[in-house]
Formats: sequence, structure tokens, C-alpha cells
Amino acid sequence: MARKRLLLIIPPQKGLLKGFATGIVSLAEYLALKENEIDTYIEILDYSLFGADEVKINSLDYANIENLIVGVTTTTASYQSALYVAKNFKRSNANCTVIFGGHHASADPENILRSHLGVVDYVITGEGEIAIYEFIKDFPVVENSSNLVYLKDDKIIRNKIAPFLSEADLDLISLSYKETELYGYSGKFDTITYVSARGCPLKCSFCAVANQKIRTKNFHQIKDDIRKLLLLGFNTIAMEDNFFAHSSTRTFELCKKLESLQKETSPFKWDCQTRVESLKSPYIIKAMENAGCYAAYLGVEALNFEHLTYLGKTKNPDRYLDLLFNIVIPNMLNSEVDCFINLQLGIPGSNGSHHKQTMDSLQRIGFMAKEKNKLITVFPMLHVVYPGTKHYTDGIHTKAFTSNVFEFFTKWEIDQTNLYSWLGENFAHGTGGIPQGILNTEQLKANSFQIVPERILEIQNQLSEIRHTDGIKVFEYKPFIT
Ligand code: B12
Ligand code: SF4
Repeated sequence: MARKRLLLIIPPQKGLLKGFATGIVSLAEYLALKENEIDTYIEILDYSLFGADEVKINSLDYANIENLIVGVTTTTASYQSALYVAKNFKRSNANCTVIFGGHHASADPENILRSHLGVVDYVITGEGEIAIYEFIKDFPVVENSSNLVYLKDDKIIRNKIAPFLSEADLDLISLSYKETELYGYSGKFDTITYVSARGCPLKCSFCAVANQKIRTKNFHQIKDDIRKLLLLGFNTIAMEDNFFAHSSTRTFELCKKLESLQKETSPFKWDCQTRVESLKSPYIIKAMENAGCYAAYLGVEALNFEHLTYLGKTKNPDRYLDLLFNIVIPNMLNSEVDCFINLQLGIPGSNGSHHKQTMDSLQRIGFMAKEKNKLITVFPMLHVVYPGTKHYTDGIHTKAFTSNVFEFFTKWEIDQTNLYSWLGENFAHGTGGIPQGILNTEQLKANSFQIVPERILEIQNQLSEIRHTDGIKVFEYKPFIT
């Protein structure tokens, strides 16, 4: 039997934010640790900067390879592109085995397998390292592979769930940035992506990564990883932990380590994503500033009571807003850490009163920023529904859409050239998910999609109003799209 060969593929991502898929690198690095047990040749194919023709041509190189396993990562936004990759590899080599993994596949395996028989053979859900290791080790026997979902005699089989990687395991997974030439772009907005902790225990209704225990890397490992990034020439790091400052003890300790690292190496700066509540202490912000943090993205998401409730962002919206306006923003404005705010537009049922409350709040914080000669940057998001979220389950229960809506919607969306560009250029969270607030609700129920032009106009006007607010800057995504 020929040696197994595993391709780990990042599909083309035209119209989406630049940056390679860190998850794929992590899988390859974990498998490298198990090299002796799997006897498999592993290759990463990064098509993130390529177009359809290149995929077609490149897949022919694998036409005669035996024992070929093709693993494709997919978000909802890159789902159609992932299917395109899979179809081309199957066409070139009918005997290859295709596995999908990543956020979209993890949340919608049954629809994917049923809708793409003969194209997608398996889905690995959730964290992929242990699962792909078990799959490769035992392949072609699959019964004992964790996190595996597949069809057998028209029945969906879901194998046992693998434990999460331990914190010790996370430390063992190195960064393979040494092969930077393999990867298109290093991270969002000219940064390098770095994940120091996985998971988020909270349950925001719109979020695709909610409800998972946080596991962190060891401080020494983080220091070593960052040292490595600096040696490779990257000096602006995006800490893409879901909830960076979840623990004040850890944040203080980590910042102390990063501060000491600043003295040992060339200077570097970093940003992070965190929740409003985690920055209530000015000492935390100070510690982050001393450690080189230049900006924190606050997942504020909404600036009025009803929207915050709808998004499941907080149980007490009044206290949340009070904390934001009276403590967190003033403290940030007194520091060198820039205040970046994620804000969702197009929330279903939005009305003039919601918008007025949002604008009043923005004017208030803009005024505070202006008084300090600063700007607060708003990162607009469009409210969309992703699979696996509470909003998705709610939508099915209320019959707002069917459970296989993504099969239809993602296919429809990629052909809507103007809409696709509008989404990519104006919002980070937008492409791929169902933009419930701008679609005709009756048609959506029947997997048919029609944009309500007045809604788009309304959102355009809101964006323009936000852009013209003193002390507020709206981030422009356009230069950072593939
Ligand atoms: C860093 C980041 C980016 C970076 C890098 C993208 C990437 N694909 O890694 C950039 C800036 C490029 C980016 C872009 C986008 N992003 Co982004 N991003 C993230 C973020 C914050 C961290 C990702 C990460 O590194 N995680 C750590 C790694 C180790 O985990 P992982 O990627 O999930 O991979 C693991 C498993 O999923 C699985 N796995 C993954 N792929 C595969 C493949 C196989 C074969 C197998 C077996 C397993 C497997 O195993 C991996 C290791 O355990 C996540 C939130 C999150 N926590 O995941 C959002 C997130 C992935 N992004 C999201 C979105 C919406 C986008 C964009 C659409 C934004 C836009 N409008 O352009 C684009 C899409 C780009 C694309 N290629 O599809 C959503 C996706 C939701 C969804 N259902 O699709 C997320 C979940 C944010 C959120 N909470 O909603 N993003
Ligand atoms: S939006 Fe942020 S805080 Fe809420 S569940 Fe997702 S990662 Fe956690």
C-alpha cells in the first residue's frame, strides 16, 4: 500500500479579509509531532490568494497519487470555494478522500454530507488536531476516529467526541511561520495572527465560537512564540484569542511577561479582542499599555438595550452600557491603548429609535474622544446568522428559514457581485452568514433570497452618519480584502 498523503487546503477567499487559516497550520504542526505513528506525507496548499483556474490546474498534479486524503478548511464565507476545491480534486483523482473541517463544516455537517455525496466524504467537527491524527493513523478504518461525521447506508454516523487538547498539548504546537512563503497574508490588517488561548465560555446568540472552556498557552511558551515571530520580522501581532482579558490574574501576568520581552527584543506592538467587562480596571489597561498593546477591540456589538438583549451580549444592558461609557472608554482614552469598537448594523427589527440611541451613544463617546484629541474607531459588522449559533437554532424553530438554508444561501450569495463587494468592503462579520435584517423575510422561509433595497439604503445612511460623527472613525476594510 502506498504511503498516505494528506493535503491540508486553504480554499480561495476572493472578497474576504486577507489572512491565512491558522487552524490548518496547527493541524500540520500537531501531526508533525506524531510523525512516527502516522507514516503520512503532509502538505499545506494555500489557495487563499489564488483564483479558480489555478485550483483546477494544480489539482491535476495529484491525479495519480494513491492514498490521497484532501482536508479542506471552511468558514461559511469560504464554503462554496471549499466545495469547488473538493470537486476539482475528486475530478482529478476519483479515489481521493475528501474531509471538511473548520467553522462551517463543524456546525453543519449533516447538510454538507447529504447535499454533496461523492464530493465530501467526511466532516471532522470542532477542534481538529486529535481527530485528524486518529483519522490518518487508522485510515481507511474510520470507526474509531473522534469527531468524525459521515454517511453510511444513508444514515448519519457521528463518532465519539475527542477531548479538547490540554494546555500542555497547546504548548507543544509550534508555529510553522518559518515557511512564510507558503502563506498568502500573515493576518488581518497587516498584522500576524497569534492565538494564545482557545475557547470562550460565554454564549452570545450570534457567535460561532461560543460556549467552550478557555484553554491557554503557558506564559513561557507565549514568550517563545512571540520571540520567534519577531525574529521572522513580524512586529505587529494580532492576539486573536476570543476573549483576551478573560482573567485579570492571567492578563496581569501575561502583560508582565510581554513587558519584560520588550526589553529583551526589538520593539513590538500587539492588539487583542476582549469584552467590555474585562477592562473595567484602569490597572489592566495600564498593564496592557506597558506591554505594548496599541489597541483593544471591544466586542461591544450594540449601543442600545434591545439590541444588546437580542444579541445575548449581556444580562444587564444598562449596567453594560454604564460600564462602557463611564469607566472603560474614559480609562482607555487616558491610556495609549486605542479603543476599537465592533458594532453590528442591520439587526432584524431595527427601527429609528434604536438608531437614535446608537447615534446618541456614539456622539457621546466621540465627544469624550475629541476632548482628549483622540479618535474611537468603529468596526462595522452586519448582523448575520451563522450555523451553530443560537440565532440559527431560533430561526429554524420559528421557521424564519430552513435548517439547510446555508446550502442555498451561500450558493446564491457568491453570484450577487454587487452585494458581495458591498458586504466585504463594509463589514468584517457579514459575508457567508444570513443577513436576516436586509432580506425579504417571506422569501427567506422558502430558501429564496431577495434583498430589500430600502434596508441597504438605511444601513448606508447609518454608516455615513457614523462616519460624520466627531471623534469617531469608521474603519475601511477595502484595502484588506483579497
Ligand atoms: C484569526 C481569524 C481570522 C483571520 C484568519 C482566518 C482563519 N481562517 O483562520 C482572518 C482575518 C483572515 C479572518 C478572516 C475571516 N473571518 Co475570521 N476569525 C478569526 C478568529 C478570530 C480566530 C481563528 C483561529 O485562528 N482560531 C484558532 C484555530 C486553531 O482554530 P480554527 O481556525 O477553528 O481551526 C481548528 C478547527 O476549526 C479545525 N479545523 C479547521 N480547519 C480544518 C480543516 C480540516 C480538514 C480539519 C480536519 C479540521 C479543521 O481544527 C483546527 C485546529 O483545532 C475566528 C474566531 C475563532 N476563535 O475561531 C474568526 C472567525 C473564524 N472568522 C469569521 C469570519 C466571519 C471571517 C470572515 C468571513 C470575515 C470577512 N468578512 O472576510 C473571513 C473569512 C476568511 C476565510 N478564509 O474564510 C467567523 C466564521 C464564522 C463562520 N461560521 O464562518 C469566526 C468564527 C468569528 C466569529 N465568531 O464569528 N478571520
Ligand atoms: S461574541 Fe465574544 S464573548 Fe460572546 S461568545 Fe463570542 S467570543 Fe465569547
